[in-house]
Amino acid sequence: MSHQSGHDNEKSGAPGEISRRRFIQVSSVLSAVPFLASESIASAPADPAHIPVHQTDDGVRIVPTCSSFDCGGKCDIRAHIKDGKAIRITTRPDAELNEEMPIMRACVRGRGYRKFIYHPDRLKYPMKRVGKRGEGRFDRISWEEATSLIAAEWQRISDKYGPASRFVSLSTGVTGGIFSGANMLRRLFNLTGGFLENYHSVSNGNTMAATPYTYGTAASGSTLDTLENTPLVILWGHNPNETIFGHSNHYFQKMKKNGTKFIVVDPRYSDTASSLADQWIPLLPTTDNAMMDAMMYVIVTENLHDQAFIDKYTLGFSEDQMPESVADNESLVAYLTGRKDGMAKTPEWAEKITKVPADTIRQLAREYATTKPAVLMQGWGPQRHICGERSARGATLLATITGNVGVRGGWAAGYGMALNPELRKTIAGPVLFDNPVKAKINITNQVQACEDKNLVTPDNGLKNADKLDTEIKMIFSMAGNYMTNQNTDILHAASVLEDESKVEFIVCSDLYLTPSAKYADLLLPETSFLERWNIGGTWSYGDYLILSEKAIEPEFERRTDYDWLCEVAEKLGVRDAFTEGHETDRDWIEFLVNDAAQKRPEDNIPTFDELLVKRRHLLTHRPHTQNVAFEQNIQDPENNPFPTPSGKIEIFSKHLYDMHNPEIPALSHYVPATEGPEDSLTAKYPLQLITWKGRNRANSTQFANPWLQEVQRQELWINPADAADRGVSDGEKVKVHNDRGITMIPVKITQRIMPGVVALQAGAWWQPDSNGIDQGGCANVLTSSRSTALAHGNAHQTLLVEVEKA
Ligand SMILES: Nc1nc2c(c(=O)[nH]1)N[C@H]1C(S)=C(S)[C@@H](COP(=O)(O)OP(=O)(O)OC[C@H]3O[C@@H](n4cnc5c(=O)[nH]c(N)nc54)[C@H](O)[C@@H]3O)O[C@H]1N2
Ligand SMILES: Nc1nc2c(c(=O)[nH]1)N[C@H]1C(S)=C(S)[C@@H](COP(=O)(O)OP(=O)(O)OC[C@H]3O[C@@H](n4cnc5c(=O)[nH]c(N)nc54)[C@H](O)[C@@H]3O)O[C@H]1N2
Ligand SMILES: [Mo]
Repeated sequence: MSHQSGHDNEKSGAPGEISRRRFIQVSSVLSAVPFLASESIASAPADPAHIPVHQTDDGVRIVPTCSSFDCGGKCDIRAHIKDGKAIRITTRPDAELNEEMPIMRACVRGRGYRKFIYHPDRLKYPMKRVGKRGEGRFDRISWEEATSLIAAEWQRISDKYGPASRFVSLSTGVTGGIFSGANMLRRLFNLTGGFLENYHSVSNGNTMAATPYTYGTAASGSTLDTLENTPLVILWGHNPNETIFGHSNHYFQKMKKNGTKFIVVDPRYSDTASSLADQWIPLLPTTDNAMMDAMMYVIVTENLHDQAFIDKYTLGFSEDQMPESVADNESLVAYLTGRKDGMAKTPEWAEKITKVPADTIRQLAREYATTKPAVLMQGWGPQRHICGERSARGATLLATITGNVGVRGGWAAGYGMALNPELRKTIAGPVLFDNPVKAKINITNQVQACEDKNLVTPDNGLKNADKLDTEIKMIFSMAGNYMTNQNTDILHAASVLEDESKVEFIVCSDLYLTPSAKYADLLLPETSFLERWNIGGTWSYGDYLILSEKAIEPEFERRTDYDWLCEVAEKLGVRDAFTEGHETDRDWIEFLVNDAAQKRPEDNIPTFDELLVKRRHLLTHRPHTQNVAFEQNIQDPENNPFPTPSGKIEIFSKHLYDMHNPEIPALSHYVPATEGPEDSLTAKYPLQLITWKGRNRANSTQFANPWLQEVQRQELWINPADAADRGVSDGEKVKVHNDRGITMIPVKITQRIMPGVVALQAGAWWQPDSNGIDQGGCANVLTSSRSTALAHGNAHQTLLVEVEKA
């Protein structure tokens, strides 16, 4: 039996397999606090976690809760409920900051939830497709008709093609909790024969696959409170001001006030650069490794590396530190100095590739190597590139040769989440049962598996099988917009979905008629997080869980996914096994919390009734803080070898060497990327396009929220020089295109993007006009489905385009 919760599509097949959001952890801080039996008025509670429900004199009930979106934070949401309606959303006052549990104040997204929940466009009734697939024409039907149709198609398709024809499309709209419709669907699938699973995290799967080649595990992050006294932080393609990443902003702001210097390396002058950075270093996308190589060249040739650290803990630095049966001149030093290929990796060499001035590189290298300790922390934007595995691992080499691994205040780079299983106890989600279908596809092959089963092979990531026995014939998208919008190369994806002879039945559960929902045969209106129960947990930098309460009743005919799944289970004859007596989402949450509380009394997990009063709980075991990744491996290497083949930090990976794949070299170094700045395709499409996760939505969630559309408009960032070359002026609509697609969008001419690069915020809805041309600035009509060398992962960020006057 498998216990799973949270981000289940977001799994990695990497060595040291982990997922950042699969577990909610619970622990032991608040033991002896007497719990109140009823709701009470807030008054500076003795228990720092206790934020009670507040009832005002004029009949407003203020419910502390959280959303289950996937934006990286579980912020303090206070829903003001009057007469069954959410009339206002507020958040924690500054004065209530609790250093033990620094729950964040809600940002614009959180404050804007009412417009998301009460928008007139929100789906109200179950609907059945009437037009062609993708046209977006639907008729209202009854729930009885909807669940009967699902049960009938479920049976028919399973009988005809087998359970491996059933698929759950990637969905992150409900991931921040222990309970989701997608997971309950998986449970029902498994009870009735199973389904075709997928693996690989589109968020961070490339770094998850690559980081273990250096350290033996991807869990390379420390808790952020260990950085309190760090003098220098380089944020490399990391934009937590917008992407949140647990408690990052809380700690970074504190560090900034204490004098920590921040440097941001990003082709874009991000909001993090503008709010935090002392220096911004723009570089061309996909050239990160060239800059890293040149930094290492400076460090080694100027003798700034930590030789003692390298001698004791690492493999592959110099020729005398190589594993057996490797040719000469394969070490890091041989590569950097050009002994291998005749090219010294000087800052001048890197300047031509990256467009970063050689002196800037030289200065950054010296500063990083001579400041002790120092942090080089990577976001996941750079690894969502075709070369993402190389850049993820490249930074681990820099951290290693400067001795920043396993030391307090340093940072090991790579994946970078704080995960110490020893410290963690969990409230797991409902049991999903074993999946009888063993074959698993990489998420990058979702479309191919619908198109033609022979397109999916072990070479491109098929696991546990030599071939697929059937195409995907039935898709459920449960809180996802990935069937089209968020996937790569969506015009191709759409053409496959349009063909009703391929996938025969598509169900979509959402709150809105999204571009993916248009491809549904059956469209189901779900409740929102304010209309159901859950337990929210942070990404792994955070340490608390929050009760997400059903604060308002669903309106119209909206239902939780669990509710209609129970009805489908009934029609399939497995209702009792499916529910195990838990009739509602609340029953499940109550059961899971109480079960965990009872099984681990030593962890002081609150009971459900206690949580109803207390609302939040600090998660991990004490000491939940001050956890330095690899500290034991460094302090006592004899007893704690690194979990790599050699037991050392592997600068050089023999495993990668033996793969003989130039895309994923044994040393992680620069290799020009396909559709990068050195590709001959630049003659036709000279601009690199990148996307970023902006502050006014979580991926495409809340795209239609009018308040949030005011926060930041969808526009193409372009440098004044590139705009001038093309004769376009600010605000003018342009045509952005390549061989895969076209999008029309106004430009924002700005120095915030470097020359040669244009940027679009990710997650805009695809809005094809009558000619099929996108009028919405959806980057994924342009992105490529090409996959990475090691993880077979997604590369949403690597593409070339041209921009023209419309
Ligand atoms: N507000 C908000 N927050 C979110 C989300 C959201 O949609 N909105 N999404 C959430 C999700 S699902 C995830 S997975 C995370 C993702 O978090 P990330 O993947 O870290 O976020 P991105 O914005 O994709 O990328 C971070 C930065 O990388 C830069 N970048 C792009 N290409 C390169 C490159 O080649 N080199 C370098 N050095 N930098 C580059 C981008 O300009 C961007 O500023 O964020 C989460 N948080
Ligand atoms: N170009 C480009 N594309 C990208 C990325 C990128 O960096 N660049 N990033 C990728 C990444 S990291 C990710 S994680 C994916 C995310 O891609 P998706 O998982 O598709 O995430 P969303 O686009 O947010 O879609 C979630 C959907 O769930 C719906 N929803 C919200 N709440 C609920 C609910 O309570 N119930 C139901 N039933 N539905 C709900 C929302 O309305 C929304 O339509 O996008 C990927 N796509
Ligand atoms: Mo993501």
